[in-house]
Amino acid sequence: MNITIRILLFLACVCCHNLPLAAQSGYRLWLDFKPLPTETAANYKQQLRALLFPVTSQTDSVARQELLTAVNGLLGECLKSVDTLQETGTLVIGTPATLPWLAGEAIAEHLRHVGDEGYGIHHTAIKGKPTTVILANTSSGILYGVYAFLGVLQRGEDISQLATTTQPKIALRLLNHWDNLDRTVERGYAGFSLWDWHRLPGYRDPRYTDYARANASIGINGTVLNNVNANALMLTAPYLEKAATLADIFRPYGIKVYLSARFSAPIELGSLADADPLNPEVQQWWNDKVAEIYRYIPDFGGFLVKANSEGQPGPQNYGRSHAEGANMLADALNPHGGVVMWRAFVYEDTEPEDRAKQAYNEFKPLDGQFRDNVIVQVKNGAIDFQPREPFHPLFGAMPGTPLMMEFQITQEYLGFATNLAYLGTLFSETLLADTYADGPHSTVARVIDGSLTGQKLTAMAGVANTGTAINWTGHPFAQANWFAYGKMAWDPDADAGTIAEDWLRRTFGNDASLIGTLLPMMMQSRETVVNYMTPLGLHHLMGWSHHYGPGPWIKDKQRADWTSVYYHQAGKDGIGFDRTASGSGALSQYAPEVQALFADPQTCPDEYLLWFHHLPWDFRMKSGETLWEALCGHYYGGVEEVADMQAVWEAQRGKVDSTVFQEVSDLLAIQHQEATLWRDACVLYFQQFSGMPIPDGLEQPEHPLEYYENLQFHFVPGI
Ligand code: BDP
Repeated sequence: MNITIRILLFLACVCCHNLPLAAQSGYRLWLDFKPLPTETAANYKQQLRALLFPVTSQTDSVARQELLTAVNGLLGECLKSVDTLQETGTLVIGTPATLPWLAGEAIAEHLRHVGDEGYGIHHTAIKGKPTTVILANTSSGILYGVYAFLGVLQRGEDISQLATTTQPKIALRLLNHWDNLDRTVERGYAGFSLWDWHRLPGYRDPRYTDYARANASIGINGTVLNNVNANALMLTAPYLEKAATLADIFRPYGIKVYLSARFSAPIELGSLADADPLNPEVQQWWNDKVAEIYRYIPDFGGFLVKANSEGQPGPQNYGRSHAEGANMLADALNPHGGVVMWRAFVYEDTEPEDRAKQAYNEFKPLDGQFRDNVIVQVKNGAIDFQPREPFHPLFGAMPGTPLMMEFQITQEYLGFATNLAYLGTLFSETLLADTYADGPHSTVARVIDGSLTGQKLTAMAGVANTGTAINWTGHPFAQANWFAYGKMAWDPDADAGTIAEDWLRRTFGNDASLIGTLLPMMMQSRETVVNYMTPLGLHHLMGWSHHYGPGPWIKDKQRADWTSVYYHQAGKDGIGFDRTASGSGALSQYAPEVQALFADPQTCPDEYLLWFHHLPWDFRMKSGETLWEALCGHYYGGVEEVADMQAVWEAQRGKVDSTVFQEVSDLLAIQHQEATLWRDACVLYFQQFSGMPIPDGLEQPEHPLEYYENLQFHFVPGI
């Protein structure tokens, strides 16, 4: 063993005896390795007597440190490091490079199925000795394997049965931070930006490392540091130097840095007359800028671009297409191996056709025109991260262009950081939706993982919900959304319930009754929010600009499609947006099988009814109720469900840490108030059109409609 390895081993063992006191704040996320019950720990100690883990890279060293610290926390004992396989109970961790002898073992066969980032975890006999093996082709794979193994221990699972071989289905698994350089976070509800630009590059906040650990532990391998509404300053030398420091900190955790690029930067920073992508001077400016970025960050991931959308500059300012704009940046990045993630969230700045149609109209004709290192980033739905949307019609419609998913983890439209809404169910609802692009089973997941169209470049982005809040995400349960996003970026077919249970166990421990009651609560929670905000396919009813609270009355703004009345179309004749052939025709952007599913209001699933149809108030639902009764049922039911959540949580008193218990309890009380506000405001507002009574047995809203319309909310976070 060489001297460096010995020193690292020594440091690792010293460190694992110096654990800081257990934080009760939620700061440690799902990586809080509290002691396991004595019997479980004793059992593991029998099977984990020694660690054989040669360290040859920074990433190995991180993995080893994580393992030792966690095992010490869970088992109360530091793993003994050895150089050779022991008789029983060795944990062997390595790659073909660090453990060449492994190549001769049957277990090495699994390496053929784990790619560059995957891993195998197996309990097997090696040279006749019962051994647990974590193997991978690279150090990144080892790091992911170690985190997965720690999850096994946290969940108290039997390690003698371990036989897992996995690799990510999506290559680029990114967070998008909508973080501004002044540290405000657009649509951020968990404090300020994690990036302390003023003190960077000099001060390396330890929190950057904890951020990287958390992401690596769920498979995230990239981060876009700055807001899509980008400030060109991000591309100047001082900020690149700061970003390079973050990249250095994140690198051992397998995380690459990317930046949002402002399309007009050549004008703002380079004093050029325009930013026309076909102007050679502009192209040269970007080539030089990209080369400069790579001098700071040699493994820079690439650019994210919001162009010609909501006032952002873009190629259309010069009569050029999105493809021409994206390709110019792609050509600059290509020699260095970088990619362009070009957002499809665009809509015309003139009076719109149905906004739901616009991204498709704009991008579909460009299919096949993008460079190989461009991937088009499409939001999960065609409007804008609503509590429920049908999947975006672009998925499956551009077989000649790599498409990636953009989810919003931050809860801009799902109750900010006061509402408990587990988004794993929202993510998987979209991912498992069938586009029928190539017959049945053409799910959105198969579009973005490349298996449907053969696209080589695959990626997923999640708009981050992290900030300086001590528990990172504001609401303790919002941590589950960060966690679920990472897991689904690794495997878009993953089961939302399995992920929620995993998170619960790793966060709150393995008490069966606690898991058994909190899991159904989490699984229902997003539907609950839909019920009291935008049931039956309604969408975009929230307060003006800040998007807090109900605002179905919002009208007469500078753009029709920034108002609520545009989306719900409520009048005496009924409610809902007709997107069938008799209306905007947006439904025709989907495959015929999808059209058939939604076209007939008699058979259209209730969840999407008013998304696709404008129906009279007395329309008969499948349940036999009138539409008005069903609408009221959802609004009132949603509030009752929040009360149920409160009762479920109250029953956990004494079973979870008291600080977190109280915080969730208080937040659920706020959620109940907010849900009631949504219910009363929306029911009263729509009642003026339906002219129908609130069904018998349901309590009347406390105030008249004008009261709700006149509520003002000042200094709402996230703008
Ligand atoms: C909207 C947000 C806005 C973002 C925009 C986007 O309200 O703050 O800039 O999405 O995705 O939902 O670009």
